Amino acid sequence: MLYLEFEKQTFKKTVAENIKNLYRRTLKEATPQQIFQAVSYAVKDVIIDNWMKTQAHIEQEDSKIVYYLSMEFLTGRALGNDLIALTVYDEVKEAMDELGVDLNVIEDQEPDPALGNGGLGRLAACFLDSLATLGYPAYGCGIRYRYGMFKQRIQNGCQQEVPDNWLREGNPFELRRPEYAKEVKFGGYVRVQYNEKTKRNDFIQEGYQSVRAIPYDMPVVGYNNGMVNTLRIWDAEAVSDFQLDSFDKGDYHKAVEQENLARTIVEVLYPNDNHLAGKELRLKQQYFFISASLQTAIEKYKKQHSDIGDLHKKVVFQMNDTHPAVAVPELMRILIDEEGLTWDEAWKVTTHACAYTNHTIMSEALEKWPVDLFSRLLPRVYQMIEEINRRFVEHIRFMYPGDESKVASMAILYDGQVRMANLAIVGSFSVNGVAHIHTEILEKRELRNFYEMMPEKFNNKTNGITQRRFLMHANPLLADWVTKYVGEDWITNLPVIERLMPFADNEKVQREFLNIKYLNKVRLAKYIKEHNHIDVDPHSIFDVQVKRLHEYKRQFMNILRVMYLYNLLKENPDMEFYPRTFIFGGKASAGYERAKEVINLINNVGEVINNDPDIKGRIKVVFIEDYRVSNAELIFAAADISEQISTASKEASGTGNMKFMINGAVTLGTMDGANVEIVEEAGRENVEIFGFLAQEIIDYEKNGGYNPLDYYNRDPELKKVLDQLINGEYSCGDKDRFRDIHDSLLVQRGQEPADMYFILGDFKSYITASQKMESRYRDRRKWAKTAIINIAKSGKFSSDRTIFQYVEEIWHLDKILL
Ligand code: 9GP
Repeated sequence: MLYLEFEKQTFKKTVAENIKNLYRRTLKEATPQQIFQAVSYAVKDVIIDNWMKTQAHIEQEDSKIVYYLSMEFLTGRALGNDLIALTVYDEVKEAMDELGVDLNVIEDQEPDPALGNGGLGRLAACFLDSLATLGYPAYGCGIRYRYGMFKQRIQNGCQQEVPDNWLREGNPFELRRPEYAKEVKFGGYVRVQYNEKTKRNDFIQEGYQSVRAIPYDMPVVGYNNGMVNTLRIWDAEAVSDFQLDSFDKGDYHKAVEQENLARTIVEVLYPNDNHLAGKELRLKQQYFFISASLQTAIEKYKKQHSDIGDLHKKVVFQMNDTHPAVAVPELMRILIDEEGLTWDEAWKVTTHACAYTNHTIMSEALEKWPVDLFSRLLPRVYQMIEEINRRFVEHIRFMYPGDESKVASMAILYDGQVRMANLAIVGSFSVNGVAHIHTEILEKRELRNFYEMMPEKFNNKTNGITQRRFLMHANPLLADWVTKYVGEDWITNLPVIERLMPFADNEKVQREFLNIKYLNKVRLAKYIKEHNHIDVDPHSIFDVQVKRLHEYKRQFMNILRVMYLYNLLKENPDMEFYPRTFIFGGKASAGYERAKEVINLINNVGEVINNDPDIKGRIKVVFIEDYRVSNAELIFAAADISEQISTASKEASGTGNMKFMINGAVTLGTMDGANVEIVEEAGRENVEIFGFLAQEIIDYEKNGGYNPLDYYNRDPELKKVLDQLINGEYSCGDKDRFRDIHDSLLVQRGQEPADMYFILGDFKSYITASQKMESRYRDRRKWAKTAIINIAKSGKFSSDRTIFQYVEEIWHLDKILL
């Protein structure tokens, strides 16, 4: 075992030394940011020995390694997380107190590395955490975007995007590793030349531009086990410095272009969640990090092995969605062109080394690239795809003679496009969905033909979250309370949290739970006061929906419900009404107009309701600006109700639902994604479910028959709410402000049906479910019991369980015992 020796006095001395050496200042003179840097370097000092030992051990044991290939890693802040993993959080807090410094203030100095959009990127970060904690050798491979997800500012109720220069002050946790730099080539053409020695054709890319990929390594610290894995994110530099004499040589243009390419390629994360931007630069980003990552993996493998044909025995590449799917043809290219394997040998290695996770069925998120763009940008890789496709189509025709519809649906190259999901499926030995219902929809509908042809590849891996960040760090009061009743084991073995069950009925335990929830609500209320200048009552019900803005997630339906309740209260001022605080948070992609209108609507509704003396503060609406990992932690801890209201069949899994559950919030949701499994675990009586089922939605989509106007005409209260969107009630008299989102519910536009996400059809049952939640909440003991049962039954949703299943059923890794 590698146990860290933490010595408080030494740590304090190191912090002071670091401040002196880095800034020529004393602790007293240093700014909080400087202290953060000094503390972080001191923590990195502690981590680094274990990091080196872990890597040496992996080499020595010749362990199989998983490379988790992902365009996004939404790691969130590292300092607090690393201190927890090193089990020195309390000691460091004490040390800082002794130095007169508040650790929370120091933690707040760290920018949130926002190298991801939402669930997909955060899942990747949870997976790395679990891999290190469970002791499995892994690399996360991604991009070191100079600008991460934009910062969201709300001005006059609308979203403004502000660049996120997260590297401005420097990142103390990263290590630049220029010695592992790789060249990545774009464009040009392929020249074929017969090679006398090998008796094969060589395919030589010429006239290309290239960039140098420089890795930056970040430690991923396992919990209390001495294990440190690596998140390797790639930066880009020009291959050679700009050369003045290139002007004379006539390749001045090329030199400038290479400079530009290096500068732009890692400039910014595309802020699209579940939506494809289709930009050439995005494809460049994909190839850039994939080529560099594969080159590294192969180089590392070759240091210890001579037979490249056995690569898949030591290496597995997990593709996080289709974004890294170019790994399939790139691996083929390297194995054939650079390692000299035959097509068949290379195909065997590739299809035993690559695995693919699908994270969505939203058609607008399915990646497709025009053939001309792809072949111009990656000429040799494209040739690989052509050959993969040719052989695969031949195979389809052999399996299904005469059935060209199979070719139409499964071919990789079709209609002038490269279909990345098809490429990923064909090139992988495993294809998984991220919740039971999602995998079932993939098998029965979206990918039915593939499933029929190759059922052995398909499997489900229900997502999970790390309890170490989302309970232990986010909610220390509740974490200690859990430990008091079930012991510490839950930190690395979440299912033991079920030991809480016998206490669910115990009045004292319930009171403690409610008190902790109250204190967390006070903490969030303070944050809201500071950031939104709104007073919210911690005794009110905190009803929360935080996630990316998307029509299918239906924040729109939620705010329509708030408008409905407000009308009700205005008309019946003396009615029984439990005070409620509706909390929203989330970013909309910069170009997603409808989502931005919904943000505007939420803020405007808040402005009207929060300032209406008639309702005596019984409803408050808050939109938390710049929702991100760090403020998410405060929000989950304080929530009473977890809004998980996507149109059934559309949310592949969701992971916010799990973060709420473990913090004792009760789900109000549809039978979608992992909600279905939350219902299975917690019991139907401990959640509130409403709305159409996935099958009903799928049937409507297939056969028609859904008419939103029926609901509009039938329900005067609903009609009133919709009319208020266009009578200026929430837009200072501007009747057009919300006309587009209003019309989206009632008017068909071209191919797009009215109310695509079935908001009006689900509205009434949503209202009923939401009223039921209110009456449940009134019975405080019963509510506490329900919440405690939810916590007790959250064991399945640890990413440790998910990773264990990936390891056992897909990756086949051996645990490292340090
Ligand atoms: O929309 C899904 C979300 O439901 C899931 O929890 C997450 C992680 O698996 O992935 C999201 N998908 C994407 O962001 C794009 O495929």
